[in-house]
Amino acid sequence: MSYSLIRFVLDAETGWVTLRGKLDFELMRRYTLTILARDGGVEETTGRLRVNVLDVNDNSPIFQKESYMGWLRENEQAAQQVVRIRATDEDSPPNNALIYSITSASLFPGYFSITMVEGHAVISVNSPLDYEAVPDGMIYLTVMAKDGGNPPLNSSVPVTIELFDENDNPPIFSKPSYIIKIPESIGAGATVLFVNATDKDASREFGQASLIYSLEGSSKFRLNARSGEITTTALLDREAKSEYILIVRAVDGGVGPLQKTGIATVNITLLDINDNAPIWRDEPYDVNVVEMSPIDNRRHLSPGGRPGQRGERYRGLQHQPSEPLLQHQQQHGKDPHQRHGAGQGEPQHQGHTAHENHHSVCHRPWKTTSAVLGQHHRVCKPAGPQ
Ligand SMILES: [Ca+2]
Ligand SMILES: [Ca+2]
Ligand SMILES: [Ca+2]
Ligand SMILES: [Ca+2]
Repeated sequence: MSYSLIRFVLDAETGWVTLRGKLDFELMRRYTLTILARDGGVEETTGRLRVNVLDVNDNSPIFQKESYMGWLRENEQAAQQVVRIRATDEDSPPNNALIYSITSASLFPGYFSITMVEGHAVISVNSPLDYEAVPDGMIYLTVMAKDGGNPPLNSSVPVTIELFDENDNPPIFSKPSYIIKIPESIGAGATVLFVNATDKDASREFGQASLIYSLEGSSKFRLNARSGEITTTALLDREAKSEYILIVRAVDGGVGPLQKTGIATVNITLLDINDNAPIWRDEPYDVNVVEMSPIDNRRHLSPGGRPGQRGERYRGLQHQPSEPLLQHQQQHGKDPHQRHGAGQGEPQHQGHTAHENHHSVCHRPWKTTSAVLGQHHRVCKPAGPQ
């Protein structure tokens, strides 16, 4: 037996069998040597030498794969088996009896356990995991297999567990209610406001990147479905409508009943811009004033409301005896300085007969001047839109 001869040598004189090479229990567990003995003459006899090799723990456990991968959804309530692992050890019992353990976990180390199921090591997750607490949704474990030798040998393998996001967070607007004021002169297509919602789900599928905005409440405004920018669609007129209450929604990428929605209101008030020149309404206004009325006699002479009720100011012109009528002065209100300062400089209106030093700006209560019976006073009443 050539193989045996490599390893065993027989001393022809003493009969000692000596081991010459290394034995490996895993390659050859038993050797049978046939030994021939011959005397000085021609007699000879044979005998057998059987050599049993005993195992020593010279093999480390070997995993069947270089790495393992498992996956899991977040928030799973029941324990989940996520990975099956197997290692082998070429030694014989008890040197090949393997014990598995998780030696490290990048996150949630207490959440994982490892048990033997049908000769495999199975990693289970025992508690719900939060995808939003796991960077990139990946958890990295190290699993070690240790044999039963003395001393024991061990090996380790990386295990990656991928967590999948569930849509468990709704979009939430930065404010429950946006309250803004804009001038009514704002142009069509101008930006009014950016609304913004956040969604804590960490995946693109269900999180921030999935949000779609929408708006209802008025066709005068539109909302960019992705950017949250609210713009006007038309010119606005405060005198036609001075306040808009819009509802904005943000929906995430959840499917069907799992989709989640955030809602906020947008309250838009239009600020008045002086875009209406006063105009006379129903002129002339005829008022009878009793002769010899006290100078301070207060009369409300404007029809349809108290003078100055809506912030207009009136100016009375004192009647000169040589003139049949008081003349009215129409105020063009583009410039408040011009409106209020009309009586303080040079006359603003040609042909005006009243003396400037008799002018007075009438604040409430409206002060009339004394007048002559039967003469007509003309008073002004700016008539803006109602
Ligand atoms: Ca061995
Ligand atoms: Ca979560
Ligand atoms: Ca979400
Ligand atoms: Ca989630």
